[in-house]
Amino acid sequence: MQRRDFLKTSIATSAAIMGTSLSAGVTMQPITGQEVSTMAFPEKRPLITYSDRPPLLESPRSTFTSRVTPNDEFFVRWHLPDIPTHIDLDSYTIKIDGLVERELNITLKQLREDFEQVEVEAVLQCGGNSRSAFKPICGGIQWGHGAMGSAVWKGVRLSDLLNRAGLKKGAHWIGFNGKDNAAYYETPNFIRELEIEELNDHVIIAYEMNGEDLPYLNGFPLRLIIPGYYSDSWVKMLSNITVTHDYKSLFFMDVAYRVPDNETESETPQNKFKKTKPITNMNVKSIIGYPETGMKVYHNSHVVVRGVAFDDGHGIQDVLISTDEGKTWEKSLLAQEGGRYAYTQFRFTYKPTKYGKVNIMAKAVNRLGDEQPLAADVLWNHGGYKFNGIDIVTVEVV
Ligand SMILES: Nc1nc2c(c(=O)[nH]1)N[C@H]1C(S)=C(S)[C@@H](COP(=O)(O)O)O[C@H]1N2
Ligand SMILES: [Mo]
Repeated sequence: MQRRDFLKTSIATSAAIMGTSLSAGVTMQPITGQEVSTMAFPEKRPLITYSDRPPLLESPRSTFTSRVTPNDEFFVRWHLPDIPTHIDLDSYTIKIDGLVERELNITLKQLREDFEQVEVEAVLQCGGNSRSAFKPICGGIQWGHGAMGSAVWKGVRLSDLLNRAGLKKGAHWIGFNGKDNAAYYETPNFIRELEIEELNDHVIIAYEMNGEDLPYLNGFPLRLIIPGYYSDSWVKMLSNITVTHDYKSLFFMDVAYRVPDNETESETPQNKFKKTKPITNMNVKSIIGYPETGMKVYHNSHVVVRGVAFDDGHGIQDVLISTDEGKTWEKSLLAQEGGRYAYTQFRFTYKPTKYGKVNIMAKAVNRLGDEQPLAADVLWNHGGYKFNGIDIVTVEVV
């Protein structure tokens, strides 16, 4: 029987994930915020680690110099600590039930053999990415900018699976559930629901990421890919798809990953807006990958500023760079080979002509004309979601 056993990959880590005690001689310290862990998680390089149970790992800024994020540097976010470490590849199925003509239990083999195989390159970004940039501080993990990455995802179209099952009249909501469980019985499962109208042909159930099996921590063996959407609905270790007429009230959909319905005014810590909606589409954003804050660059040299930009699939029109505190902006050169949901790469050659500290700023504009606001102008919200302020790195010219 074929079986993937992630406990063998890294004993210390899997023990941490499982919450089991470690073998003699190994002591593990709890890890908090902004440190690069010296403990590598299975299939991962050491990453910025906020928690080891569940694993919360952030990618370094240097990943924003390439169009596709390497699997071993891709960030990780789980809500529940009990993530199965043994996956039986022969018996693993994805079950489709509810308002369907035929209930299906599709094996991994059937998924690869009985359906058209498709690929999409798309950015995966947590709605709480860059949360630490909000002032005043918001509740939640204080992510820097590295709760995002981009990859080539391969799998089958969700619509092909649903057509095979046959939707019944009245089918309206589709619920997605993964194999992770809460450690505490009262914690709800991490289930996301989407309306049928939200699901286009670009939505896939992926088993491959950048030409390899999905890494365990990124949802092995299957995950949902919803290009253009924040990743809270990209359910990992996907095992159940349930079609219903009515929306079921679910904690993670009702409380987390929502923003005020009003997108013209900021909330304040004292004033919480009553009407909220799920975060869904990503806003326009760019992040500089090189240089990084604290680096020294030579006077009169050619510094090639590089980074990535994206939105929800409308496409990036320009990435503008300023080295004079936003007084003037110049267009960078764009490379857009990855398609509309992928990272657009930008590069800009900057010649520092005065000494001392310089802020390098990047501002993306999409094809609708939406542009990144200054950090102080991003709508503040209680959850700390959707931060897309103009990115700034500070270098020293020597
Ligand atoms: N099963 C499951 N899927 C999940 C989650 C989870 O906790 N459990 N978290 C979601 C959230 S909020 C994010 S940001 C992404 C993170 O994906 P990654 O770990 O591959 O980077 O997974 C999503 N899918
Ligand atoms: Mo997230």
